[in-house]
Amino acid sequence: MNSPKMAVRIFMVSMLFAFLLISSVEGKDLTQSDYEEYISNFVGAASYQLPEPVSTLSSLIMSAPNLTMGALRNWAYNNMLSTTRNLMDADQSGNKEQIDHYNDQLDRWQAVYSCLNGDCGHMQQLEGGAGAGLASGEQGTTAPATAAAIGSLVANGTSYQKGALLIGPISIPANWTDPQDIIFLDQGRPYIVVGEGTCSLWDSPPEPDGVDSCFVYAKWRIGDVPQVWGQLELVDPSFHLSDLIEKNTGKPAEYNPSHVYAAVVFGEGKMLKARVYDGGGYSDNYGELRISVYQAISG
Ligand SMILES: [Ca+2]
Repeated sequence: MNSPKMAVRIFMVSMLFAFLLISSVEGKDLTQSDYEEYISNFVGAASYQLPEPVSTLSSLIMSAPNLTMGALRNWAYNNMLSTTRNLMDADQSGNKEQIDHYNDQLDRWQAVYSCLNGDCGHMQQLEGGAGAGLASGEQGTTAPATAAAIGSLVANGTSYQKGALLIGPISIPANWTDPQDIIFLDQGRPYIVVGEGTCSLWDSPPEPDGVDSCFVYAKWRIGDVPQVWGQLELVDPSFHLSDLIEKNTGKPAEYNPSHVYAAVVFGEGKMLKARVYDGGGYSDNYGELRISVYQAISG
């Protein structure tokens, strides 16, 4: 039972801790252990625990200021990555107990990360111990995506709706050549991947940006009609987002002037990675695309 008074008291104490800690870390190039210390002190005031019945971490996160949210996101993201690595090791060794343990941990970290991105539904379910609701895979809430509202998507003849935000939006700088780790995708499970934003593949083009996750629309380069170039490239499963859209729907991706695209992807039991694809060299690129991954709920 979370009493609002208790949550407020914890929040106030946490803000004091946060203020002291921010004063002590400002101006430093933070290392992972700085973040961990910062966060553990911060949430220590709230008797920190991963969402287990019963805690008030979700109320704390929902009330926290941007600086703290940024630090918390970094912390949760790094823990998701390390848990994913542990899960992959456990998968390799075939130790079922460890696989279950790390799957459970990953689910909890993803709940924390989703909550930090504005969707605390899953975390509140965990904190409330609503096990039955979780088992069905149903989500009562849909994340307030930075991406525009995406209607239902069809893949393999099945219709999918966006469920909880699992991760994102993650920045994919256009001048990074190597695919960046995004999130571990369970084998055979459907997810919705959203690509958004615009970037440039050229040094000093006559117009800003010019490409998005799927299309080139730079008039100086291709004229008035945008063309599919497939800049957002996924690895494991390995598709350009534009190809995935075509595979889902059986027809080419359609240009979206707001530069938001979504597709259903099926996990391969591997870490999904992504980069901006540029066949012409990365050193002159600027800007970034952004990627988010949601649960995909069929029906
Ligand atoms: Ca380039």
